[in-house]
Parts: sequence; C-alpha cells; structure tokens
Amino acid sequence: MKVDVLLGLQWGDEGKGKVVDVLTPKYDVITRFQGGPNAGHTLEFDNKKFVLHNIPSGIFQGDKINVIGNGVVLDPIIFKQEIDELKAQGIDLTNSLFISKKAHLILPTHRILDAASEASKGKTKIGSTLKGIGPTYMDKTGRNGIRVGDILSGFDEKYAALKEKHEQLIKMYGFEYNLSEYEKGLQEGIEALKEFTLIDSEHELNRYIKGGQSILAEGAQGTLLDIDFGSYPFVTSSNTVCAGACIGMGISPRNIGEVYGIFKAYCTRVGSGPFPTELFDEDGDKMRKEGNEFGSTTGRPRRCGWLDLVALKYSVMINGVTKLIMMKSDVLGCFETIKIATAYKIGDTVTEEFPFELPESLEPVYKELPGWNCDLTGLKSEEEFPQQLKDYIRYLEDELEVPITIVSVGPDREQTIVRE
Ligand code: 2SA
Ligand code: MG
Repeated sequence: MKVDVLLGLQWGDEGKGKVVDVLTPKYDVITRFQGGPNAGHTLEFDNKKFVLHNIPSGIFQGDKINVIGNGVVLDPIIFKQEIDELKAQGIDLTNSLFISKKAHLILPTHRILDAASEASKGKTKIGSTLKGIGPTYMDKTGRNGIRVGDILSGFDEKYAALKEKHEQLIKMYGFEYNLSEYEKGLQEGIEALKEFTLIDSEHELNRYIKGGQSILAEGAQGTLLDIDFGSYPFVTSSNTVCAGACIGMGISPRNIGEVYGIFKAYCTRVGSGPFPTELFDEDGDKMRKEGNEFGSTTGRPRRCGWLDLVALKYSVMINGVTKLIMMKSDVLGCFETIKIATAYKIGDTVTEEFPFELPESLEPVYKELPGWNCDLTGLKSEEEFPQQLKDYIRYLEDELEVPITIVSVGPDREQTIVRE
C-alpha cells in the first residue's frame, strides 16, 4: 500500500482539516509528520466546530488509527488541553492515537524563547504563532532536544538541564518572563501523554504499509512556509513539503502514492513576510469578511489577495502534486471580475519562475477573468457550476497541468464537490 500525502500549497490555512476529514473514510491510518500546535485545523460538521492543533484530523471518523510522527513537535500542555476538550465532547482517543517516541517536546521555555526572539527582532519579526516551534526545532537540529520517549525515563534531569540553558539564553535577550505561568500544567501534560501508546512510529508505519493498510499523511502550514523552499526567513521551522512526509514518518519516497495539493481560490497569509498579490483595498476586506479569514490558532486577521499562479506552479513542482483541491470557491462569488497573477515584474524583467527573493518592488502581472457573481454554497454537483467557475477551473488545470478533483463551496463536509 502507498502513503497518500495532503499538503497546503500556499501559506497555510488552505482548509486542510476539512479535506482530511472528507478523505479519511478511505484510509485506515491518518498521520501528522511535521509542525506542532502552530497548526490549527478546523473541522465543522453537525453544526459543531472543532479546531485541532497537535492531533491528526482523522479522530472524528470512528475506527481510524491516528499517529503523531517523529517529525512533529509536541507541546504536552496544549496536548492535554486538546485531549480534555475532546473528552468533554465524548471523544476518547486513548486507543486510537499513537505517538512517536522520536517526536520532540516543546517546553515552556521554548515558548518564552520564541517570544524573546520575536521581541528582539522588532519590525523584522517573523510573526510566529509564539508556540515555541522555532526554538524546539533549533534544539532538535542543535542536538539538545528532549523527545517524547524521554518521558519514560530520565526526563526530570534532562528537563532541568535544558531549562537552565534556556533561562540563560532568555536572560541574554533581556526578556521579562514568568516561567511558573508557562510551566503550570507541564507535569500534568506529561502524565497525560503517558496514558497514550508511545511507539517506534517508523517501524509501525512501515508495518502498516506492508500489511496493506492505507495511510494519509496530513501536512500542516503550507509549501510557501517551508524552511527550505518558502519565503525565507518568513517561514516556519519544518519541511512542510511532500519530502517532509518521508522524513517525518520514516518512510521511503518509493512509498508515496497520491499527492493532494490544496489551495484556496484566492490567497491568504498570516504573520509577516512578502505576499505579492496582497490587496490593501476593499476587495481584500471583502475576501476577509466573506471568507472569515481569521487565524484559527491565534485569531489574527489574515492578509488576503488574488490567486498567485507563479507561486502555485512552484508548489505543484516541489511537491509533485497529482491531484489538486480548490477551497473556498464560494468566497469569490461576490466579485464581478477575478484576477490571477500569471507572472512577476521585478525591475525590468518579467518572470514566471518563483524567485530567490520576493522584493517589495515586485509587481504581479494579472490576468482578469469574469467572476461567477453568485452564491455557490448550495451547489451539489459539478453540472450546477456557473460557466465562469468552469472556465476558472479549466484555466487553472491547463496552467498547472494537474486535475482539480475536489471543489469546496462552503465550510461543511456536505459542501464538497468531487469531480472524479
Ligand atoms: P511558527 O509559529 O514559528 O511556525 O511561525 C512562523 C511563520 O509561519 C506562519 N504559520 C502559519 N501561517 C498560517 N497558518 C498556520 N497554521 C494554521 C492556523 C494551520 C494550518 O490556522 O493557524 O493551516 O496548518 C501557521 N503556522 C505558522 C506564522 O504566521 C509565521 O509567519
Ligand atoms: Mg488553519
């Protein structure tokens, strides 16, 4: 059996949570392979809304196995909160969620270091989610980190040593902090983690593959936030691209099957960093309002803009996308005309290739298409699509050379139109 991978092709918030939830019935196992509680995957059904941070989105589908892979960074405090909230809704995960012993732990001091680093950067701050993601991955690659498996023995000494190191660093930043506030609940979080089955996930996942079980790997954030290929340094600290799934799960590239690439019919970004098609006018406000574009993790308003085909082609290339999924098509229903950036003008040159840097002087070259100018939220099948939407889809498929197999017309599970 192959592992299918689902990835965001933009700057995160493409709607991955909803799609995983729609796709999960086909799979036996759902995994997370990178990122941590900086992700906020929103799922809506039966008039209820859930936001998941650490936990794979397959948990709402009965008998699935959910695995937090080695590439993830896990915050025991946030994890416990999430588990408790789900328990209160009648969802118990003790037997359906397995956690890699090799996943790294986010400690309270990692969160403080994140805040201290951001404060020290002033205007050039990354706009991180302040969840301690960067400092935790720094300790991982710096070979100082503490892993989930360490909670089974020797945790206290390791924690004390790393905490001391961190406190020195925080002092160097001259950052005021209250550790006890952050540290509250750490022990409880660790105890909560111990109630779960901690596994050697690379062995387990490869056993599933051999045994014919189907796996869906759920990406977090998006390709343009990838540590290598994103708009560096305004990126997250993990590999969000398809190759990250191999690293973050311990599986061979030969085991990758479908690569689902998910994008919004327009574009959003939270945090700082370049965004070539960003709108600062009424159109941008309209997108934010119609699309309810506020971060599910931090509540921050998202920056909004037109679809960027230059960036999207780059993402399709890096990930080897085999199937595209277009989200939030309904949100564009309020526009007479719709723009798509097909090239970048930088100085005197026009390029269709995503460049090393996205300078402020960059001007997108737009193509204008007629909008569908109607409400799509009640549509049930492709036949009902207005012609302008069909044309928009056809144009993107021709340019990206990959079929758009799912079109989402609203937040609910039901508002998902499959075109296969
Ligand atoms: P960090 O906290 O170190 O990872 O922040 C670094 C940059 O990455 C951005 N970032 C995000 N941008 C959009 N969505 C994110 N998470 C989604 C959410 C979930 C998703 O809804 O919150 O789609 O997976 C996310 N996480 C990090 C951040 O704004 C910084 O620019
Ligand atoms: Mg999100």
